[in-house]
Amino acid sequence: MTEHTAPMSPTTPGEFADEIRKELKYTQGVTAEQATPADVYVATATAVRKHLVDSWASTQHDMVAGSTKAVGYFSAEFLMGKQLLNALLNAGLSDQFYDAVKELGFDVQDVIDSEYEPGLGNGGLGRLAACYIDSLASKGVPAFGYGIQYRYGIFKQEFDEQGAQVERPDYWLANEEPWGHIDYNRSQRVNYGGSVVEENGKKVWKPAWSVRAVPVDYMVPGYASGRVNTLRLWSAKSYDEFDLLAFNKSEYVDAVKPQVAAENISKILYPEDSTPQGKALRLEQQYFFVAASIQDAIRVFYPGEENPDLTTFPSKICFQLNDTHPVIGIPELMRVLIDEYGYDWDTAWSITNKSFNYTCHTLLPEALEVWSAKLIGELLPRHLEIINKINEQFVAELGTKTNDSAKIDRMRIVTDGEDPQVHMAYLATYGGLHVNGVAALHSQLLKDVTLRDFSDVYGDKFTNVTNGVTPRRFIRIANPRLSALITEGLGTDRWLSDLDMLEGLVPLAKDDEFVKKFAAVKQANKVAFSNYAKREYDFDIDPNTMVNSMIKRLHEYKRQSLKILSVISQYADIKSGKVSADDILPRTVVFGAKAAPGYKMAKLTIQLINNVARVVNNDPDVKGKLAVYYPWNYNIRLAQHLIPATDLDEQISQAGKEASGTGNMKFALNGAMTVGTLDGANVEIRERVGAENFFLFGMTVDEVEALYAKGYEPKSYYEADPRLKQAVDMVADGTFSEGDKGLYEPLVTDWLNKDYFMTLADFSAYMDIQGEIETLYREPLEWSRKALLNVANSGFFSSDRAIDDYLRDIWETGPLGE
Ligand code: 9GP
Repeated sequence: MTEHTAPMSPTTPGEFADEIRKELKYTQGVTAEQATPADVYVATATAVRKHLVDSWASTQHDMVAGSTKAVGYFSAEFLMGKQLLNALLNAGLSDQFYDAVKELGFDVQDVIDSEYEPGLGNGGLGRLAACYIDSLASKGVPAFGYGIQYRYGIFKQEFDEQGAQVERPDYWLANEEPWGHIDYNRSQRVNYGGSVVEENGKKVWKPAWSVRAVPVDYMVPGYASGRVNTLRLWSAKSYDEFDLLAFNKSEYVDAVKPQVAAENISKILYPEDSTPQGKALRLEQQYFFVAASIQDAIRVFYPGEENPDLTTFPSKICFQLNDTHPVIGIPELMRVLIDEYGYDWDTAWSITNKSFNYTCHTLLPEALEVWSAKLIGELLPRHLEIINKINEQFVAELGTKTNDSAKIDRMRIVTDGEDPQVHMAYLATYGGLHVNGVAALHSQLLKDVTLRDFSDVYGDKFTNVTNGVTPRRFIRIANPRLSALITEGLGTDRWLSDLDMLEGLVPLAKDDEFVKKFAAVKQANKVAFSNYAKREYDFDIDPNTMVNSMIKRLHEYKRQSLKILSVISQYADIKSGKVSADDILPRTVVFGAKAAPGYKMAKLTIQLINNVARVVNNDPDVKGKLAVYYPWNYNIRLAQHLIPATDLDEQISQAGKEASGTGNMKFALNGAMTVGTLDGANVEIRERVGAENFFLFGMTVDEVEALYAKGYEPKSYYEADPRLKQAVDMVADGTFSEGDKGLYEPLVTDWLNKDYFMTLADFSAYMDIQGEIETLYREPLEWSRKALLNVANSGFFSSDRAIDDYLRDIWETGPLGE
């Protein structure tokens, strides 16, 4: 490490080594000689936190004392990734760390590897939240991330002998976790159940039980901003720790029941919700973190005030609802204002309405949460009353705007009928100031399809903020070689906080020497990834092949099945000698994905991919020509290794289904070429990097819709393309299941008879574009030139730009002190 990418701390490597020694001694209780790499990791984390603590304190002080509105980012997921390198970078201590650890006699990689990656999120949504709080801090905007400190995050994925996914609990807190600060003194009470009574003409909620929400605070250091914000994750504890009476009667299980019930609330990310108990637990979780956070925000911004003037609340903080999970915050703020602070309905509504905004991250109707009113009534009876009243007010307001009664009926927040349902996306749209989608196409489809009635009536609320990713983690930390080359090309490292500067690389794409250096960086990253994959998974990846990656959650709409069918087809072609040895472009296909535990088709697809990998990789006829790898337990660490090494990435969802995608941005910024459909943010990536630098294929949204309307018959595509027929037949005939024709039957039946996401319809186009891809790849200089142009033109996809958009169009605030 030679280059300095953040303002260097004046601390020398020797001084930093002393600080680590001190933490080893006073915190860990070991000498440097006795220490393990894990001790050094904890000691380093503790030392770096101390470097950040003054900025943390001054940021909080300035936020409360000043007049800059803060942002409260409410999210059920924060997929932070490992913290150490990010904290060191932002504290300006990266170089000192490398030297200090060496001085202490440790291997830097061992120390870095000692950190356990927290998996407090599922995928893109949670990682986006993490990128956004990084950018908020880097821009100096006062902000809180508010969420849940799950004891178990997303499961740890393993594969069994048959290649099937096995889920194991991921107890990420099993070892010392040095980043979170548990603050028992700032806990909040969160109530549930009971009933609502009238006392002196006032509604009074008499809850049946309560949980203690204890904040665990994580510093969120900004890059080169001198600001440190807070990620506050709530952990559930019981007020009635333990029933001694029951215990002494030997009723050991009963004795801890209240404790278990309370702690279940923050036990696990997205508990299985196919049972009524599972549904209730999810709603309990959602209410738990938003209720605690709202109380917390009032405590923070009106310290010690008995009767705060909460009409000023919207000027102190605004809450961003990340998808529908935190939407129960809207009736909660109403309840707090009316029941606890005595405001009348209209004033409370005016405050609430100005305090919330909503980001929708999906186009799949099933991902927009709908709660049964009965369940809400059981858990949160006062909130159900408030929601019903909001609904009445809404329906009345609609009556003044349209006389289309069918439309009004469709828009009801609470449906009519025997078993009323509450539409959380509708509540969020009506209850807040702005609604945004996460890519231009997505925002348009929200207006035209998903929330069409709402956009007709409340058009002004709708806006777009195209997602972005943090260049600190996803270029600087993940890809130090490329970072150094960019800095060399631009003559400065200021691009790390102003990613538009990457455009300065455009002229260098004409400079063959620079392009060759760029190609050398990619090759070195491929070698590094191959070593990593050997070490971690015992894979033998040939770095001289094209590395072709598809990493994302496993979902039918993302169409991993399209990719695996194409691999099968290539395999068949090589086997049959249809393509001559000279015409084969050696390729390594890498998948990374977890499937939701209850999602059968996705899990079967995983099994198929693993078995295709087993057959292909063990077949001497294809050795050196085609290989398939599926590293288990895809996480941010793996992404940070694989993305910089990838030549070609896959963004092949059915058009109109992927809201945005953020992997596509990370790949483009790391110099991979993309093969993709016109979906989500692909559309904007292609516009920016140039159509000639993007491998486009497949149906458009309109074509998809037209085909649905006409009547889609997947079998006709199977019959028409022999490549497809052969691939599907090989799945059906047991080639990848040791002769068992039944194993993949559900997949095959679905492909041939339903294929809702039209994998078969796009197959031919997908296969045809492979020719173009391979022709270009055979010209390494031209390929690298285009890949470099992807980097140079993707600065727009920085999360700093996305945050600027939110600040300007939605939050109407900015950096502290401005
Ligand atoms: O599926 C979207 C993905 O396209 C997007 O990039 C990400 C961040 O905006 O959100 C995902 N949505 C969800 O995870 C659930 O709505």
